[in-house]
Amino acid sequence: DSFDLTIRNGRISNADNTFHADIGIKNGVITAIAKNLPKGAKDVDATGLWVLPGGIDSHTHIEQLSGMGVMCADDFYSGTVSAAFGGTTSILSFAAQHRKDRVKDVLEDYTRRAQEKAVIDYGFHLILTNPDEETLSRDLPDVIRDGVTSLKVYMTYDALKLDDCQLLDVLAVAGEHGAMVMLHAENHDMIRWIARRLLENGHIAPKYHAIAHDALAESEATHRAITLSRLVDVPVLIVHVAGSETVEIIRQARNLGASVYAESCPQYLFLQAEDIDRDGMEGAKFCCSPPPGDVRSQEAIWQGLKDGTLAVYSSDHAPYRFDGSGKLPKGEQTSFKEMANGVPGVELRLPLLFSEGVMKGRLTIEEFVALTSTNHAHMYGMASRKGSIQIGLDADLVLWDPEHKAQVAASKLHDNVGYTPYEGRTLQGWPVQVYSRGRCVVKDNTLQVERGSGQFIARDRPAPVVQRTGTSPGRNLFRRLTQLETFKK
Ligand code: DUC
Ligand code: ZN
Ligand code: ZN
Ligand code: ZN
Repeated sequence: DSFDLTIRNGRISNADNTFHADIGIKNGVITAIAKNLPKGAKDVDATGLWVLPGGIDSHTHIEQLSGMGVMCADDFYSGTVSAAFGGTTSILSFAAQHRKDRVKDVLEDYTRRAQEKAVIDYGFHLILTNPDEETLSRDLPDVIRDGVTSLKVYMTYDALKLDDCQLLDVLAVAGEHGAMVMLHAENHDMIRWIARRLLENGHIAPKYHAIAHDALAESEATHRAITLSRLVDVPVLIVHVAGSETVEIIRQARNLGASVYAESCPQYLFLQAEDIDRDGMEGAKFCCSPPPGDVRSQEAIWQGLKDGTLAVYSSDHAPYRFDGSGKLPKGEQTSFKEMANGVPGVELRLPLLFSEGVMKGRLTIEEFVALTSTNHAHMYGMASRKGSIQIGLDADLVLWDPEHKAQVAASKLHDNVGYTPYEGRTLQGWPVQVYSRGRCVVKDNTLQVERGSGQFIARDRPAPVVQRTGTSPGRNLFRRLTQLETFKK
């Protein structure tokens, strides 16, 4: 009973505790956690390093055609390599339906492309833009059964948006078959109305994007989405939360007992609205939807992550090159309405939060693990395999060096974007060794695996039991019961 790999003397953290022990791995799975384990075929000394569950990034756009028809800069190779270098061992990305497509064809297409390129494990959320009768009654239930147990729907963008009646249809099917519904919540008509007035007056520069996407568009749509979800009693997850008022609306709904979950992203902690206000087209590098808010919003996001109002922290990696083919399809003439929406972040997601959250005392290491890995596993139905350092789970592990300081530079990243909105920042704490199912993926700043070695994660029903340090056991139990009832009937 020897091990293929032993990682010894590390400081291990899960979402609920921290301890020193060795980890024994056999056939890609953790088979022992104890002190003084016997030598493995490979034996890694993690003295001085922190051993954490591999990051799960449940919001990435990889090799995806946007609603506006622009192809992402990262394919499943560069996207997953970049993720791995940043300490992420599983990604969920989007299989995007365009209105004429059948959803099964869409998933087949994305699965085939990911299979031959991904270096870490992956799964898909379906982006659903055409919930017609056949899709709702037949295709969607089949897709959910095949392990794609989450979908994303939009309240804005002409090519993507569903009306409230369609949202209710989707929620009802998701509730019946046990899928998590992710919602892009922004009020379409508010944005359209403001944008039209801006464009009529010749205001096309990137900075007007942030004006058109007013924070009230986010908070109004979030309240409406939550209300729709309560009407049919089906959980909902609000993605990429940006504004302080939105955080407060989600908090209030949760206090009422609503099964509402939410996500935020690095851009809402580390960027601000005014970052987009730059000369020429430079501001486009900071364009994402919803746009980052002010300092108060940043504080509200930190607080929401700390108190559990926001359960998952994902990158929303939306990689577009800053040239004619990507961000700016019409070059200098591109109006803010035509710029590709989204910023890259899959590689820096964890280093940013580790440095600015854990190292600066805003989050405990256990909270970091919950927000970057464990909660994603529960929220998206993969906790039986991922998200925790535990006997029987996949050996997805990251060894962090908490002393290692480095300056962010796009030239050192592994994506195919060519810029980062976080250029020049100094961060403390880096992932120095990355293991996926016991395979060493990154070591000595070098990729150690072949393209195509990642695996599809067929996911179970989401069971969003969110473990939070600092939450009283009573409240936690109450949440657990209501959630189980909602999902298991
Ligand atoms: N929504 C996302 O999830 N990502 C990028 C842009 C957007 O609108
Ligand atoms: Zn979105
Ligand atoms: Zn996104
Ligand atoms: Zn170092």
